[in-house]
Amino acid sequence: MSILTRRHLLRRAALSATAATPVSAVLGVSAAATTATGLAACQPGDSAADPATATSPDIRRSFPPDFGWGAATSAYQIEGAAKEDGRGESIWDSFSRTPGRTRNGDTGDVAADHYQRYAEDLDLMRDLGLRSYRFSISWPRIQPDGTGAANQRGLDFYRRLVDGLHERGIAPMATLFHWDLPQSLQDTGGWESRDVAYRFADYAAIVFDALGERVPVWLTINEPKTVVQNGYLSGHHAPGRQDPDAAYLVAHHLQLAHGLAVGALRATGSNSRIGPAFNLHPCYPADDSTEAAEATRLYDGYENRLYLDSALTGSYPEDVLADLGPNSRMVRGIRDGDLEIISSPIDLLAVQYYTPIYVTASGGMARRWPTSEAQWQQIYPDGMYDILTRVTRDYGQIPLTVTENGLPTPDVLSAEGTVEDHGRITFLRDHLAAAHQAIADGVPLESFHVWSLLDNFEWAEGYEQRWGLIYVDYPTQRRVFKRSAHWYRQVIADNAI
Ligand code: IFM
Repeated sequence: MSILTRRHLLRRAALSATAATPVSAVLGVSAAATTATGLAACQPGDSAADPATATSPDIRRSFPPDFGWGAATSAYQIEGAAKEDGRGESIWDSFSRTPGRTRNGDTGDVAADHYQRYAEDLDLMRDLGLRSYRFSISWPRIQPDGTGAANQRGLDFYRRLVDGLHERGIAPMATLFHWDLPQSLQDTGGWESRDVAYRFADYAAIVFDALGERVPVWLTINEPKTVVQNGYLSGHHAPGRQDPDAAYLVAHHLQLAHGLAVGALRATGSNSRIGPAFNLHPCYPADDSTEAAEATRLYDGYENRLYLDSALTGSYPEDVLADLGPNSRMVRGIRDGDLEIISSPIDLLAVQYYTPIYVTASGGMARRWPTSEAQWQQIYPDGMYDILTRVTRDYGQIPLTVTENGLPTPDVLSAEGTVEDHGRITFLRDHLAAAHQAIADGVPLESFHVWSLLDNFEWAEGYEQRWGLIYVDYPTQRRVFKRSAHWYRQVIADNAI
């Protein structure tokens, strides 16, 4: 890996909790009507982005009749019950319990107590009018040590959850891995070990067998890039490593695990659909220089094409492989047949969009838009349009689902019991307008999931950032619909913004 790229990635990862070419320019269409109203203003000297125009609340945008309005969560972030019903330890249990790793020493031991309160949460989803709920399955609940026989009590929890969704007319969408690797597997090498990809396929087969077609959509690995960048470059996520050479071997094994899980589902003869969940970041040059354009291209390789190309075209991008070098652990770790497995045909692609990345000529990152409370997140709704249309342009008409989009806001529960998160409403409206425009321009987007249903454990940030539509008062575990939840319920009822 070039020194420049390494510097890019380390800087990016240091900013990031969890980053492409403006496709509207390439397509010759405009991302107009998609903006950051009231939240974003072009900075002086910004030459990278089109001037944004306000999303008018007066324009009604209707979505396709069967559009999948949803919200998303993940197991470690909401479930709590860290030791209930035979659950094993995950790398996030051990990481968060290590002093200094998370804000205020917060852990997911209790979180939003969803494991105990799932029935109440299901009722809230029904009240919200959700058509789709994306959650993740905790591997250490199913296989406490990451291998061997299934823990029936863990499977039973997810069966109850899935049944409860069906009873309320909500389609389950289950992610198999949202970062909570069993600690026992980390002890034998974690994702640096190729064997873990095969253990993941075994685990996936257990879950497919137990839940089968009750889950119509399966997602394999959530944001492999975040594991790579935050877990193995910056180290501010579990397992807390800072080793670029290991990081990209991990990327390959995560991709391999994805492909093996797709094969495991097909082996069951299931009609359920399956795909990966990638956090994609449109990367834009921060100025007009050739250097910035070149740096942006490589950055796009690491942020987007590494995952998209391997899963959808069966090859890793040449520029990234060249940059990593022939002696890198990743390049040496690719075996004959791996890319055929990784590119096993998928049924849909889950896209998670939060922020654009602006790359400078000197290989740094520039800020062009106001950030949310998450400093890594620049608020740029046009990026949603750009990334969705770019995926369709470059990879064809594969069905897309947005499985995460949202922001943290400074939410306060008032004495009257309300939470006035108007910034979230503006953000979601603008990003939905961008998604709507992408659909109008031919993107086969079938659903949209707000991150997140509930306030939750935001990894290294603990409980300080609130990302939910529903406020969680942690001392009492009381749930309160925020203003944005009331707004989203109306959006779903209208099937329009
Ligand atoms: O909370 C995370 C989630 O687990 C993965 N995607 C980004 C979210 C906000 O940082």
